[in-house]
Amino acid sequence: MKACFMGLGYIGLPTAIIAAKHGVQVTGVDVNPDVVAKTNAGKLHIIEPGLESMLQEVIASGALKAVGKPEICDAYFMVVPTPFKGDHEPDTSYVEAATRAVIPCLKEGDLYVIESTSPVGTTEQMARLIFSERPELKGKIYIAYCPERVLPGNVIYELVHNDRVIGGIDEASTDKAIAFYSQFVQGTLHRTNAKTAEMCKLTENSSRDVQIAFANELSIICEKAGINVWELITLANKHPRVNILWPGCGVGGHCIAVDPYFITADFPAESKLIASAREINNYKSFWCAEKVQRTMLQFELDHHRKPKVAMMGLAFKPNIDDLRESPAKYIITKVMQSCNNADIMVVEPNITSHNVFKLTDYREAYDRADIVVMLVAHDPFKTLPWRNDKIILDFCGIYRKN
Ligand code: SAJ
Repeated sequence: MKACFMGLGYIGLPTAIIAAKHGVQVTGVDVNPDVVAKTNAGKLHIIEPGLESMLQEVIASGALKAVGKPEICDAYFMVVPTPFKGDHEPDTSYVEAATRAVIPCLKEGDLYVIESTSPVGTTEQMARLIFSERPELKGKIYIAYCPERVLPGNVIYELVHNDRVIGGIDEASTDKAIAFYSQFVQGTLHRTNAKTAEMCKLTENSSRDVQIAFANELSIICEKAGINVWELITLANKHPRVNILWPGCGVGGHCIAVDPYFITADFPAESKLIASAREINNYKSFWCAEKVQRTMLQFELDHHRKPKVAMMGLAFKPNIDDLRESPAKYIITKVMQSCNNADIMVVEPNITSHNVFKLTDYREAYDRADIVVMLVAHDPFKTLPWRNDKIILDFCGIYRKN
């Protein structure tokens, strides 16, 4: 079996490697020549623990090779980004370009799968595109949608062990895609149709966004009411059927903060709760920045000098070095822009340097600061004791009691 992965990014590359390790002959295609060269040299261009040695193994054995253009294979996987254009309108042009690139390679009996997060209806739209260019293949190739749901940092395990949802444009396509994924997936492969599979991916991440928005809204209410939101949620979660997530300084990353817009763009009148959740989570970051600014102003009024401020965390979530769509980064930037003379120390223990922010060691920043702003619940921050001589704004629950 020969498979072609279009896109060697955060999902395409690990999936190509795992498939190659399980006996599939894999051609990995990327438009970026640096990615192709690095991959063939056995060097990872993404950060994922444990994956580089696996890459070297499959390159050495010849099971995986990277190239710039697709080649004749038996199965084709679209694993390219779906960014936005304009005001949060999903842009499927990369999926379309990847599809157009494989159309000349397709032959009877082949499998074509989209893994990229996509608006509902994309798979059927790509099927129409394929058959308009190659009408003789109608009913003779298999077309399906199969989203990934892996957690960055735990990709090797989750690619194999997570359940997956697989939706073909017809039953035969679903069967064919299930047969492919069962070569390396040990989780259950759940069958459905293409549209449901597309919506399932968007639903999973929107569900999490809505739940976090609920926690973030509670945190703003609790601040006004003088209630500790961490204690409140812990107590509410003692109810056997309540499981509230935790507030933070907003929602970041490339999935939860992005995918809900794929629903709101296509169903604006119907997706009121999903759209509000996005607004609330974005507003939470703005609210945190305002609170830091107000606290700094009050300090200056009380002490007749500017405060030293420690901004604790830049990453989009705890214990990672990924700054994509990071609410902490947004808050720090906004605060810095509003008070250019202030002494603001930026802390991110998971990276060694940053091209915009000068980084300070977390212990040093904490010791020196008058105001400590806890933005990301990184483990090292939890070792810092609460000190009454400092103003501590704990947006991420470092000091919450369990
Ligand atoms: N967050 C909170 N409160 C919480 C949980 C998270 O504020 O209680 C924040 C985080 O700090 C972060 C954001 O939400 O800023 C997103 O973090 P996350 O851990 O929910 O999600 P990601 O983006 O790292 O990965 C998610 C995963 N989805 C879920 O956990 C439901 C992963 O399984 C998906 O495969 C991935 O998105 C994806 O690619 O869609």
